[in-house]
Amino acid sequence: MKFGYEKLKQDGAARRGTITTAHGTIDTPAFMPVGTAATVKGMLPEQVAETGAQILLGNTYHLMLRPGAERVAELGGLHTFMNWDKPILTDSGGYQVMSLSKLRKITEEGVTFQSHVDGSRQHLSPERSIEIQHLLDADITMAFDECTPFPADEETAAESMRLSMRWAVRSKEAFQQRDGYGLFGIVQGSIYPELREESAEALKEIGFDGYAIGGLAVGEGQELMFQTLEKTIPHLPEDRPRYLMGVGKPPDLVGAVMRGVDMFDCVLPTRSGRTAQAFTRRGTINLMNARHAADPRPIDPDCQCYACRNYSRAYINHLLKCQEMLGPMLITRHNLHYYQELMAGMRSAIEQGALQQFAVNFEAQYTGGDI
Ligand code: PRF
Ligand code: ZN
Repeated sequence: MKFGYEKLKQDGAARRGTITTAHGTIDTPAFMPVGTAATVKGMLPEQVAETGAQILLGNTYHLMLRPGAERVAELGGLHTFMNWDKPILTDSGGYQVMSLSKLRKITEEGVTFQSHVDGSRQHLSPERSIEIQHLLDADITMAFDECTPFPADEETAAESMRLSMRWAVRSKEAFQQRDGYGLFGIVQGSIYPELREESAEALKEIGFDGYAIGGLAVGEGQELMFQTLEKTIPHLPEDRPRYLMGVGKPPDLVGAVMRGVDMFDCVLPTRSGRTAQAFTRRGTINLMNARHAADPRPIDPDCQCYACRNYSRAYINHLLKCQEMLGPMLITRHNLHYYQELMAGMRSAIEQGALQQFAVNFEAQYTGGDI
């Protein structure tokens, strides 16, 4: 089948759609759990699917270092290797090089860096990143880009963005078109509207199957992020999916969907699961807190996830205190369920033309901090 995006319904700027890929269909707006090292930490693939996830994110950077892209290809690709038969999107590696490796050097050609695993000298370029993503058998391949650090003055941001646009041309040239597989470009330009517009226009000219918005959620704060989305999204094609990379907290997801974003990924539900933080309609709770030690209620009495159907806060608090691995596993399972329910709620609200009301209700209930 052909790779493609179909818009089913629009509600304000928000869209309800589907993405068709070689390994299945994704209902959008969608949240992608992060499976960095060919695993969603602490979760079996069927448990991830049970939360409602239809696509995972994998990482070029981690998998090229360990076990190696050629090794994954020999073993049948990432889907077979990790026993996940649904779609996979892979990030292109540049962002992870900058956040995880040492002795980085960026040139026009690409980036050389020292592996955080064994200290070995490594290289990534647009061509090698795309080749690795082919070897992994990613349904959605991301162009190789530089995430401009924040803050950056306008001249620095322009140079960085234009390098990413030249790399986007090379990414497109290196990408082998196959039925069911797609390549996404990544808009950069920091918080500068003119640069975001220039970047979006450059990517449209090259032509991609989807358009990601990179360089956000890097410390600018929600208000600037939303403003930048509002200045960027009108320049993206209506008939292609939009993906906001590395976002975010539940209120970020609601605000970004309202502004026209279709896809998200974030470590928050999984990483928080490992640090005892659970998401609920009313805000986050820290299950390590002694106030849960004798509490017979589930994490969230309104939640129908496996953890909430079967376990008390008291039990999970006990597991955490004993450093038992089931504690983080249960919280992660609840958190991924919460994120997928939030997305499903927004999808059905859009279908009913009621996303605005959904957002009002969400904001009224959700408090930022610990509840
Ligand atoms: N580029 C890539 N991956 C990313 C980002 C980016 O800008 C971000 C920014 N939040 C997260 N992940 N390739
Ligand atoms: Zn739950």
